[in-house]
Amino acid sequence: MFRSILSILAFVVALAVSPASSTERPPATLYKNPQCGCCEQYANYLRRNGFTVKVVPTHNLSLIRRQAGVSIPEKLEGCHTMFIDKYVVEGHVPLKTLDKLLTERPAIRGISLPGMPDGSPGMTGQKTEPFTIFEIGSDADPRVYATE
Ligand SMILES: [Cu+2]
Repeated sequence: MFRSILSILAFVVALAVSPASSTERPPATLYKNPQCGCCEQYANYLRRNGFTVKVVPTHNLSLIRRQAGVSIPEKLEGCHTMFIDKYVVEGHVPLKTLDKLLTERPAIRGISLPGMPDGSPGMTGQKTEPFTIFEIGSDADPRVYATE
């Protein structure tokens, strides 16, 4: 009896420590305009890569940002706003940079890939140049966080 309980326990523990992806990732909440299709595609891209993403439709992204205490220059606003861990992520930021953020955990508010560039995750078209991902929450002009 004791032995079988142990083996059940071992099984449960094994399940718990082997997530679908190799990296442990915090759940994300993505706010988007109800009509935004590329936002939905971006959420699916993240899900395919092992993220848990809750999509919340809203007509007022700026209100969502304000309520979260996020102030963001207009040129860094994305078509959707995602909250993950303690960060805000604007736009179609690719996986590598998202993982970099979650691993390095810098003292910034978040990151943004503005402008919905062609070929970025969730967007159609061909990538024509490296994507530039900016920091949110650096004081002066937006600083580049990463390019990929
Ligand atoms: Cu978009």
